Amino acid sequence: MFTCQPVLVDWSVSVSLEDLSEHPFTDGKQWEPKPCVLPKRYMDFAEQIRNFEVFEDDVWIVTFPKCGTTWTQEMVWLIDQNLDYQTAKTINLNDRSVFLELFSTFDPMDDTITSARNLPRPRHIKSHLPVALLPKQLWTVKPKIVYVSRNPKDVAASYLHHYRGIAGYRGTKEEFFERLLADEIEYCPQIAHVLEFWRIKNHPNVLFLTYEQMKRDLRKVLPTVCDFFGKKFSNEQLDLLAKHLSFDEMKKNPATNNVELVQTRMKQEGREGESFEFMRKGQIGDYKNELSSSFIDRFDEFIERELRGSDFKFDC
Ligand code: PPS
Repeated sequence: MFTCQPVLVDWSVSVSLEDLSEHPFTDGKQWEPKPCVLPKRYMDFAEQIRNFEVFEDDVWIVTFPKCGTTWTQEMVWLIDQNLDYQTAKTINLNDRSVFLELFSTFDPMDDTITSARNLPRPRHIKSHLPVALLPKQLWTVKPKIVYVSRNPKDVAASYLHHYRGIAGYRGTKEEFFERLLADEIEYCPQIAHVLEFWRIKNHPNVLFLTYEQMKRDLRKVLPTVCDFFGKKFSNEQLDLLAKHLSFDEMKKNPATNNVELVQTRMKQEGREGESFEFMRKGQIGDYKNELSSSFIDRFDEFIERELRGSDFKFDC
């Protein structure tokens, strides 16, 4: 059974200064990204991922976990594929938009690195990795990158349920939140992840979105995403797309609701019959139902501390 025991990946041994000089945010200055928390197994694939070949027409969807990745994957796939609902309904989103490093963090699993490599072009690839661990060619080839952030308190609530339902975490919710505040959960540090992409938000190949902006008015966000992809659709088409992407529609759509993935995972671990819905609540502010007032205060302090010196603000 999985316990909440993180393993630090000391990536600094595998990233040389020469590599870092290719990054856009070095700006000629020293760049010292923090180590990222990942399972030990990841180390066997780290170099393969960093050397993954990138194509100019790729579309990369990058987020910290539980920030609306799946939602964004479906949105950008449909926009990039000229609203091909037929294919979107028949081929599972996870096969159209592949989670690059999943294979390196879960075992056993399909080799998602190979699946991503072999996708028909334009390839759609999802990743939760921070900048230093992503393929180096992202910064030279410069494909489209869509980044999504979500306020850390709602991420905390969503990630807790994910850890319980998908990873089989059996610890207390308090221990989980303590670990998140200490940046000791998979893919942490959380806020540094966002700030790296906030720093490059104005690069022409980067689109920076937030879960809250999508949730408050997705229909209003769609033209911006279409512009980014050089696509133009009628108002009626965009109305239909917003409906297709609504929480209720995606929850009942077998190609997007991840029911199959969750069931496979539970079966692999002998946890059949447990209840966990990937499409859980899809709300802003659900943290109020999960975090005690003392944890809310501590998350607020954590956010304030980690954002010090940045003009980025979380919504909510
Ligand atoms: S993962 O596992 O990291 O890839 O998860 P991710 O897809 O990033 O985030 C899952 C949360 O996004 C919610 N979600 C949505 N919200 C609103 N509208 C739509 N269409 C939608 N699709 C997914 C999902 O319910 C998870 O949030 P919580 O708060 O747990 O409900």
